[in-house]
Order: sequence, then structure tokens, then C-alpha cells
Amino acid sequence: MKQVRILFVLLQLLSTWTFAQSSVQHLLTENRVNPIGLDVAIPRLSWQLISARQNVQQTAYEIRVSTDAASIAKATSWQSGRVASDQSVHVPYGGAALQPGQRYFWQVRIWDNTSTKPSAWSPVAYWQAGLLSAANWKAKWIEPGYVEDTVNRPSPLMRKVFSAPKKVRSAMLSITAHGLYEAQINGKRVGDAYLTPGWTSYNQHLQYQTYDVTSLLNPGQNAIGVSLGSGWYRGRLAWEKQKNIYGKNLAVLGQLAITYTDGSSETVITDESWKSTTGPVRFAEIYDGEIYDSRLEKAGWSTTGYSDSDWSGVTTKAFGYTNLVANYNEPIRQHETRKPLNVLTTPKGETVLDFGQNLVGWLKFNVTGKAGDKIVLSHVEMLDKFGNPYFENLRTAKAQATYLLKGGSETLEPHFTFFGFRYVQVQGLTGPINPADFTAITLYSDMPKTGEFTTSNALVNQLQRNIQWGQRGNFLDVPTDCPQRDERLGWTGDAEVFSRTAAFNFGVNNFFAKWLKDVAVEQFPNGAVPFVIPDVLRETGPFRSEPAGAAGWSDASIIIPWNMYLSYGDRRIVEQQYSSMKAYEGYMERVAKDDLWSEGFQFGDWLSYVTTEGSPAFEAKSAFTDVHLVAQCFFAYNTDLMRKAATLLGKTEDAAHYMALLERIKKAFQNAYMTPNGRLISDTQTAYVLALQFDMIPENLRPQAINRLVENIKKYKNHLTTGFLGTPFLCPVLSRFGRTDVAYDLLLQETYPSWLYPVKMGATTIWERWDSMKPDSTFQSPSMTSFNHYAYGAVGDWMYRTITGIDTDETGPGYKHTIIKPQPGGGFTSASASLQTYYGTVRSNWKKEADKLALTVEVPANTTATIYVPAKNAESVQEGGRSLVAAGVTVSGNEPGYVVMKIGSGVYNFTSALAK
Ligand code: RAM
Repeated sequence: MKQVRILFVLLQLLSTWTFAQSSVQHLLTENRVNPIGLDVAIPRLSWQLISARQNVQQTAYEIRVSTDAASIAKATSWQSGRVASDQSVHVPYGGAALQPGQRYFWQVRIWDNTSTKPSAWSPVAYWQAGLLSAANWKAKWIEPGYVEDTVNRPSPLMRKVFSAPKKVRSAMLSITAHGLYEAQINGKRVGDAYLTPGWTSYNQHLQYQTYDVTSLLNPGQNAIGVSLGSGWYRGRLAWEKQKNIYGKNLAVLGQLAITYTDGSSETVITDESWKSTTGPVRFAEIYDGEIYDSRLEKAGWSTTGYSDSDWSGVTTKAFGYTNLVANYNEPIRQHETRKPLNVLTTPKGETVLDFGQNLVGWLKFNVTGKAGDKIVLSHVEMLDKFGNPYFENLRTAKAQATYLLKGGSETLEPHFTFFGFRYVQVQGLTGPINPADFTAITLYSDMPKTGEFTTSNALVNQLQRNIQWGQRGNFLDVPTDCPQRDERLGWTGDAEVFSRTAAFNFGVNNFFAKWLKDVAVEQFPNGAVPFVIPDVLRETGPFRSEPAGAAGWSDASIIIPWNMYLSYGDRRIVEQQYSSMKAYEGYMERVAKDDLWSEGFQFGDWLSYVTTEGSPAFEAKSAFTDVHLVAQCFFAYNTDLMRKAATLLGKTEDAAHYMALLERIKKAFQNAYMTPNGRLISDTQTAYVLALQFDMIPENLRPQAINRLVENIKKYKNHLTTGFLGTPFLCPVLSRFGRTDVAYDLLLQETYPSWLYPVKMGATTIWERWDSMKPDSTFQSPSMTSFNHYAYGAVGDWMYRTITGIDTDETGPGYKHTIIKPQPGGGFTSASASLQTYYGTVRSNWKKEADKLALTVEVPANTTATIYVPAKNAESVQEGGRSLVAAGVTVSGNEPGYVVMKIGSGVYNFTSALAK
């Protein structure tokens, strides 16, 4: 034993001599951990270098890929050889063409600047190719064969028994539906994804999911069952009570590829051999909820022992496969669960559960009752000032889960709906309620949590939690505006303003990449982008999509790809979206007359502050910004991003064109909306914010413009008055022009309109309006007031980028180059943030005591950073208790109030003295 241990120690020593100091970990394929069913022809591979040392840079890498994990060293699919490069993120696979359904194992080793030896090979990761092309679908689309109840449209069950006669090595199920599906094999649920196949512009893109179901199969006879719900496909959507937007009938398409240990294989498909009937789900829709009659459960319906002799046949349909795409982002999964904090009795004597958090998902509960007992759970976000559930803001959405019990004890939850709620009214339960019987389960796209942000200010911390909860609740396969009322649509403007903040809190690279493909396919021939994607307003409705764009909304098509490029270094998003981006830019160019976009419908600075006449707090009367002034600023913003995107992709002619256009747009702005000494026709915060953010005002006139902005804020007694489009840039503009003090005043304002007013009112998410609930606990405009609307949460981006100062830039997007420039203020004594980037953790933590500051930063291996340490001078700065010279850190510049250093990877502990 002892010898073994000595040998082990020796081996370990040897490995540190022969290998580079870094190890290689956290392998991702197309930004995901071991994805299966990927239909990307050239997947990109990413890894992290882990090292305890400072200044570690990769100098070369070597990748090997094989279809057999055991003999990965043979690298049968690809051997990159040693490639001299510091690239460790998004390295394209360079091997043989991928085969459908094939699993590819890969690993990588690297060389770094600390050693001439390579690292050890990384752990093995894999991806599995999807079906890759329409030609590889053998399954037939099947619809239930019985006559449907066309009013309630109960959920169909469909099933088939098949045999798998030999020992199974692997079984992969690829499946999708018209409507929503849940699949079972031999009585067990397939996978942990919900509300599948998710929501896309179904006519052009319908996602299928692939599940590894090897462990669910039995030797011999097996049964597969699928239940379907109306979902987004044919349930009602938007306000016009439209149904059947994509089709009238539910259908399923599934293909189970079985490989036996002897190498032979077979495929079980949906076809005419399946049977169909209805089950316990009597009704299910996104807005209205679900009616479940457990007396109608068909026990064992997805097992072989069940007799389906009274089931109907199915109808096959030739829908084809051309719109099928593999799931690219992680599907919706279950996440946090919560027990009720309180069981309340309302003034009307009703029972209401309070979960303490406005969240999105549903309730699972245990109940014991008599056959036929009816339990109704009604979901609301708020209680009114008397303590009664507030239903009005749901508009026509019923948001109810209704259960008819079979008797005895049962555990129940819905299947094909979701609710946005904090409170649940419980009707029909007799006897005392045991809170332990109820669990609220959250549902949202499975985005990895990447950001943490906390400060010494408890209210700001609650604001940050509200921002993150708003994101959880509204990132359900598409970015929605709200999750509770009869809307829940993919409003482009909301997603656009929030996208940068979203990328701090959670990993949203693939989430947006998937949605942007629908943005592109739904674009009108003239380049205009609809206001909601998927575009369910195309046919009808007050906001009926017409081939006209609106500033801040339609330009999600340009702004979000660019934000993803910056946040994740994902150049492919820009490549893939470029023609869509260019088409929308072209639309704006054509509708503009002499480079001025001054006609047509605009949402403008949507939901900006509207004055309450007679309100003593405010002297100023209006915060309304001319909608075309706003549009012109966004025209410039987009044009500048187009210039950058064209430059990135080497399209020099385009870049030159956009550069020249940008200058003309600014001139046109100045002629139309600005006096010669820089006053804007709208004397509002948003007007000055946008004009300054996008450099619309000549440089010499910017100081007076920032003064006017600050004056305006003071006139409103340190309140913001901005709407959806001004809000994201308000604090960034103040900081850029040296008025972070005023930005803190706004952030810390506790009365309406402000970010902390809702927090003070007990909000647990971001509200749609600054005063969705008024100080007297009455509600503003019930016909349009959601309590879970992330748009105003766009201040989160400034909080990370300014308070803790974490940012990246175009010299090294995706945190290949990090900037850390904290701007302490607002009386905060500490702030900390961390961000999980593709390279590893970026961190900035600071603590302030009197005029001393301690700043800890973490910079991942294989990246560099520019650190701005707040300090009165370089002499007052130390790292790890040593002078900068002793610590080997070189000062590369200074800015008033900062000492600037370029550093490599590692953890650094700075201390400094601040100017008085
Ligand atoms: C409402 C919502 C949504 C917004 C549109 C313009 O439906 O407030 O968030 O984007 O209007």
C-alpha cells in the first residue's frame, strides 16, 4: 500500500514536470455541456484553462475527436494537430462531415506561456449529431383518428407497443409535435424538458428534441405513449382571441433509433400502427390553464400491459420535414421550488396561498378527496389593498388549474400551461390546509446562471433579485414581455432593451441565437421586422403587423446580435444574422427622407412617466419625447452597429457606406431637432439621454446637454421620467459624462417614479409601469399592467458595468479582454459581482472604509484585463500588500481618480487611498 502511495506521489510530481501548469476543464460544444441532437454542421468547441498562476496565456491547442470514447486517442473523426493559437472559445470542428445520430467524443490539450510542455488531455466531452437533414426523417406525422370535441379539445393520448428483441446499446428518441407533447416509455416520463417543442415561428422552424432513452427500454416488448396539448400552436394567443394560428389539429412526429449491442439497429416511428384516445386533460391552454379529471386517467396507458382495444386509429399526414430544426438552446426545465410562506384568509373568506415571490410555473399538490370533488386553483400576481386576489390585470386569461378528483390521495400538477403568480386562490378543498402539501415549481429555459451582484444596499440587492426573477419568468423559450395576462408575446422591444442585462445574469447566447432565426424569417420583404416574434399579430389585432418597423422594437434584429457578440464573443451570430440586420437597416434607409426618419408609427419612449396633474412633487408637466426624435437616434445607433458588424465581417464597402450614412443621419437630426446651441425640441430626459448616448450632438455642445439632463433630473427632484427606450441608457450616459453621482441619486430614489419605488412597495419582480401599483395600493391601468415585465430592469447592465465595473469591449469581446472599472458611490460601502464567462470567472469585489478602498479582481486564464483602481495616485495603490512594482504590475495610464493597469489572468488584491 505504502509503495503504491509513493508511486502515486512520484507520478504526480512527474506530471507537474512534464505537463503545463494549466489544466483544461469545462468543455462546451456550441456553448452547451454535452448536447445531444445538435444539427450544427460545424460545431464550435470551447474550453477553460484552470491555473493557480497569474498571467497564463494559451499558446497552442490540440483537439482530438472520435466516435468511440474508448479509443479517443485514435482521433478517428478529427485530429487538429498542434495549432499555435490563443483561441479557446468557439474553435470550429474541422473534421470529417458529421453523421446523423452519431456521438462525437472530444478532448483537448493546450500549451501555455508557463511551460514548453502541453497540459494533460482534458476530460472527455461529447456532442451527438441530430438528424441533420430532412432526408433522415422516416417517421410519419400522425393525428388522432377520433372525432374531436371542438370546444374543449381534450388532450389526445397516442401510443404504440413495439419490440426491442436484442440487448440495447443505445436508444435515441427524436420527437416534436403540432402543439405541445409529453412522451412516456414503459410508464416513465421521457426527459426533463417541459412545454416542448417550445415556441418558434412554426411554419418555418419547428424544433424537435432528442432524448437518450436507453435506460427506459426493456428487453422484449416496450410501449411508447405521447400526450398532446394545444399550446401556442392552436391555443388562443394575443388579445383578439385568435385560435388555430398555426393549424387546427394536433399531431406528433417521433422517431426512436435503437442500436443493439451486436451493432444492428432499427427504428420505431410514428405511423398508422399507433392508436389514439383522449385522457384526463380535458382542456389545456396557455392563458386559461388546464382542466384535469383524474377519474379519466388511463392507468398504465404507456405500458405494454394496457389494453388499447377501445382506442381509435390515427391519421397520417404528409406535412413534410423541411421546417424541422434541432433544439438549439436548452429547453424549458423545472428550477426553483417554493412552499407557501403564508396561508391567508381573504376578507371574502377565501383561502389564498402566498408563495412570497412572483414567479412563473405551476403548482404541484397532494390532495385526498372524494371522487368528483372539484378543486380550482386561481393564480394571481397581487392582492388588492383589501387583501383580495387581483384578477383584473390578467385581462381575459383565466389562469386556472381545475382538478376533478378520483378519490383517495393523489399528487397533481398541470402539463400544457403555465402561470405567472405569487398568490394562488384555492377553492374546493375542505378541511384545514397544510402548506406542506403545495409546491410552486418554476419553469423557464434552462439558462445557466452566470451573474451574481450584491452591494451593501439591501434595497438595491432586492432590485437585482427582482431583475433576475423577471428574467426567469420571461425567458420561456422566447423572450416574452409578461407571463401572466392574455399576451405573453415575444415583444421585440422588451427583449432588445433587456438583452445586455440578460447576458450578465444568465447564459443567453443560444437562447437569443435561436430566437433571432425567427426574427429573420418573419421579416417582411421590405426588411421591416414585426413587433412580436413569433409574429402572431400578422393577421389581426390593434398592433397588426404591417410591413413597417418601429424604433427600439424592430431593431432587436440588429442590436441583439451585436450585444451577443460583445457579451459572448459569438461572431457566428453576427454572420448568420447579417443579411437580416442589413435588410432592416435598408428598410430604415428607404423610409427616411433625406436621412430623416420622420414619418410613420412609432412606440417611442413607451410607458415613460406621465405627469399626474396637481401632484405636488413635480413642477414639470411632461416627459413625453417626440417619437421621431427617438427614432432618429435609434436609426443612428443601428447604423453604427451595422458599421461595426460590417467591419467585423470584412465587408469594407458596407462599412464605408454605413460610416457615411451615420454622419448624414446625425446632421439630419441636428437640423430637425436641435437648436444651434444644442437645445432639443423635446426637453426631456430621454431626448438628452439618447442624443448623448449615440453622439447625435456635436462634441462642443455635449457639456451643455449633460447639464440640461442633470437640470431636468433635479427639476423632478432626482426622479427619472424615462420609458422603455430611455431607461437603459440613462445611468450609462450620466456615468459616461462624469455624473455617476446623479446616476446613484436616481438608482437610490425610493419614491415614484424610480427603480426602488416598487421595491419599497414589496415588489419581487420588475413591473411594467413605474406605478403599476400606486402608493395607496390601488392599481394603475389594469388593462395593461403587468407585475412581471423585465424592460425597466435594463438598469442591471449599468449596475454590473459601473457599480462593480465589469465590462468587455470590441478588442476582446466575450471577456477575452475584460475591463474592470468600479465607480463607488451612493454611500455604498461594498459591492461585489462575478460573471461566469466562457473563459472562467470574472470578479470585482470592493469594500470602502473612509478613504481606503480594497478591490479584489479575478481575471480568468487566457484573457487579459484593464483594471481601473479608484485611487488618488499610483503610490497609494498596493497589490497583495506590496507596492505595484514589487507585485510586478505595471501602471499603463491614469484617468482622473483612477490608476490604470493592464494585467493578465489571476486573482489580485488591490488596496488604495481615495482622493478626499
Ligand atoms: C405592451 C407591453 C409590451 C410592449 C408593447 C408595445 O403590450 O407593454 O411590453 O412592448 O406594449
